[in-house]
Amino acid sequence: MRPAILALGANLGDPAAALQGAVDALAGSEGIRVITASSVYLTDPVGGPEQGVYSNAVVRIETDLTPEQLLARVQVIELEFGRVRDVRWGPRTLDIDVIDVDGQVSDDPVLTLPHPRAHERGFVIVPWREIEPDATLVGHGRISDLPVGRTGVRRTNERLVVA
Ligand code: A4P
Ligand code: MG
Repeated sequence: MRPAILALGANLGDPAAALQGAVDALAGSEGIRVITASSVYLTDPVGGPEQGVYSNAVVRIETDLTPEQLLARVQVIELEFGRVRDVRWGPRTLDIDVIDVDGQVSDDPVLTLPHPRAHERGFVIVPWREIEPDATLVGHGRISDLPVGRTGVRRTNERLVVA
């Protein structure tokens, strides 16, 4: 099993339900074990058009899938939650980004590892620090040392349930 970090985001429909549904769908996927999930965070949108506040969370999994199979699986889960891809960085019912797979590095645009923008994004790094303060992001060092602040990233009392 390889360890991997996934980032979940949603800002349309019922974001909290989509994030919990994503955790449940991951847990129900063959070859994926969900280890830990962060609290849900309310985060100011970064980039894209004017859009509403996001709910974001980070999940630690272990998987037998290859990184490509994992991406394909999370894209199916996105579709199950009604994701329509139109505007890049635009609003979405569910986005699942593959942040890291066992420290692998790839510059393939279909699956870039680690996720090329993760290290600079509070909505990824702050929830990840909550569940794994000692983690490192390949190429960027310890996540606790990254110059990413909590501005625009608010922790809620809601924690995703790992069944
Ligand atoms: N792709 C390449 N590498 C990866 C990877 N490591 N994980 C490719 C996932 N996908 C990867 O993604 C576009 C293409 O990236 C995919 O076809 C895949 O093959 P997408 O999910 O279709 O489109 P997107 O999400 O609009 O684009 P992108 O570039 O993934 O956007 P980001 O970087 O995910 O940003 N603000 C807040 N507060 N919270 C958010 O969650 N999210 C975004 C989206 C913008 N602003 C946000 C948030
Ligand atoms: Mg994405």
